[in-house]
Amino acid sequence: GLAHLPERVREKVRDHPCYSERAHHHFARLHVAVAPGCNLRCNYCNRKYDCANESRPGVASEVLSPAEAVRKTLAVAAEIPQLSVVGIAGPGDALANPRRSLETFERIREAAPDLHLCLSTNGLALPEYVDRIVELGVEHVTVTVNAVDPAIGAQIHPAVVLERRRRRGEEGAALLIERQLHGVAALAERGVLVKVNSVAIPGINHRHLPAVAQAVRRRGAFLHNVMPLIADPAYGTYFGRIGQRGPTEAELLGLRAACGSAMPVMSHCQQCRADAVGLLGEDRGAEFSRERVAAAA
Ligand code: CLF
Ligand code: SF4
Repeated sequence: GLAHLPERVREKVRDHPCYSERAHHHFARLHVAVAPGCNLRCNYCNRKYDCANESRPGVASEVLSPAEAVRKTLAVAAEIPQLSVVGIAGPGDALANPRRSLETFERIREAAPDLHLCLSTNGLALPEYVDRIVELGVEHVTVTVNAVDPAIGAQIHPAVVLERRRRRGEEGAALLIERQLHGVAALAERGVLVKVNSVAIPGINHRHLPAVAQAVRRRGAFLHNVMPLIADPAYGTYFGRIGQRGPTEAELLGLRAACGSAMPVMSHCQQCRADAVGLLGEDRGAEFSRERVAAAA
């Protein structure tokens, strides 16, 4: 568990429902879906739905403007006293929509200074935004790292878009990995608590994930969330179409144990939607739809 962590870190994770298993019964999170665009291609993604890096593909979130996100945050805070964290987790990539995401954090920081800010990203754009993230007081960042070997990465992420250029295959995957690891290290150095998500894909990156755990731990990540691939063909993802399966429960348990020798592994993740509201495992999103929040304002 997290018991051996320094006091400074324990303090910061105590009321974060994802970072602390104990907290997840007592503290709630809110996702504001302000980030529609993406700069990456993932074979487990269906862009009609939410970013599968952090969420279960299901129903697309309604995209909010930064102003709507602030209104929603205040409405949820008024109704759910356990609210402790506001995160941006898509529905695309938070940092592929930097103006919208950073403005949202800035305005929430002003309007509700007691809430912790949390950012989830694929990491491709991360190195450019480390300073802004620190300045804005974003304490928690999740980076999805599925491989540290470009030959494996390219089987999961066939293309990246960087500086308006599309790069494919191993060239693109190598860039992604370099930027993810650089971003993790830069954030950790500045005191941001970095969690890494990995999607376990049998036959592709499954055996490789302990190496991912070692690599990100060396750069200062302190928590690993090993999530199963959800490859229901009904979601229309590339992996779904080719019949790629997700891990069995036994494989997932074994994998979490193998990764756990590098650093603590989170096993209570609910693979939330990009507009999830409430305690983990409960979704009160429908109570706080854009229409309802606007009507209440
Ligand atoms: Fe959201 Fe993610 Fe922050 Fe949590 S969710 S941005 S770290 S506040 Fe949590 Fe949900 Fe799992 Fe994410 S249970 S999908 S790990
Ligand atoms: Fe889809 Fe998220 Fe991957 Fe972007 S980062 S392609 S939104 S799963």
